[in-house]
Amino acid sequence: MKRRGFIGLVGAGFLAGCDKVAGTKWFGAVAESAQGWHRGLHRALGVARIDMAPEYEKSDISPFFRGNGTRSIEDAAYRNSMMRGFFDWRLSVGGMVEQQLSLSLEDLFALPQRTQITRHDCVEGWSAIGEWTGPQLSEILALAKPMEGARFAVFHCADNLYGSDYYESCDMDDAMHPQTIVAHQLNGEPLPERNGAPLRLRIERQLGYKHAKYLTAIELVASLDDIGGGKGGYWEDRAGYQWYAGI
Ligand SMILES: Nc1nc2c(c(=O)[nH]1)N[C@H]1C(S)=C(S)[C@@H](COP(=O)(O)O)O[C@H]1N2
Ligand SMILES: [Mo]
Repeated sequence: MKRRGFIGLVGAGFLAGCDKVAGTKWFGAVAESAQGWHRGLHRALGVARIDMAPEYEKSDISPFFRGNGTRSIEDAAYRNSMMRGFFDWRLSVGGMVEQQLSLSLEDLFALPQRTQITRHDCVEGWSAIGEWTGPQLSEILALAKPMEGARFAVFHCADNLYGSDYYESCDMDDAMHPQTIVAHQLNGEPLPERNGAPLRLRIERQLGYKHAKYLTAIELVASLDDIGGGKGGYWEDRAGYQWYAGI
């Protein structure tokens, strides 16, 4: 069932984060716009995006799920919030929604929860299997009521990596996918700091860099042009990574 997409990556060689892309299974040099060919290719090959990512057994869970990119946030507001169990953390949901939301962790715990054991694939060439728990993004968006014309969900993060705020985005198809969750637990425990405490996105049909950690806000937009560098994500802006990072 597992399919591997074509991922075009360019110009990533100078980076220390997610950078070991040369000379491996990754190939091609295609810097694409967010609405690019990759999705079209999937469609052309008859790869329906309603596919579920593979799920695994408890016995498959990796003994250690490493942290990658930002692993710790020095910012005082973040550290204070962590010391208090993130009781004051809020996930805001805004942009093209009829109902703006400001959700506490308690609010998120009160929603129906999904637990899924999935494999995380990083372009650096490592994978790990973990069990993630949290509400489906579709549940959160049902409360916020997306406006007609909303085409993308943008995920804002608390960390700043090499001088830019980390962010990511996906289309509404992935936003509404059953395996797209706002996770607050890894392997039955609150998320470790290195893995994005207190909240991180799991978007299981795509590569690791799409799984935004330290989530602070979700914004629905009609276009990605005015967000960050305009390419839909931190690594997309910085290193030309594919916006649609299908696995
Ligand atoms: N906010 C934020 N999200 C992020 C990153 C980051 O540096 N900051 N790194 C990304 C990359 S490249 C990967 S592979 C995964 C790593 O998740 P992990 O730290 O739980 O292993 O998070 C992704 N999400
Ligand atoms: Mo990654």
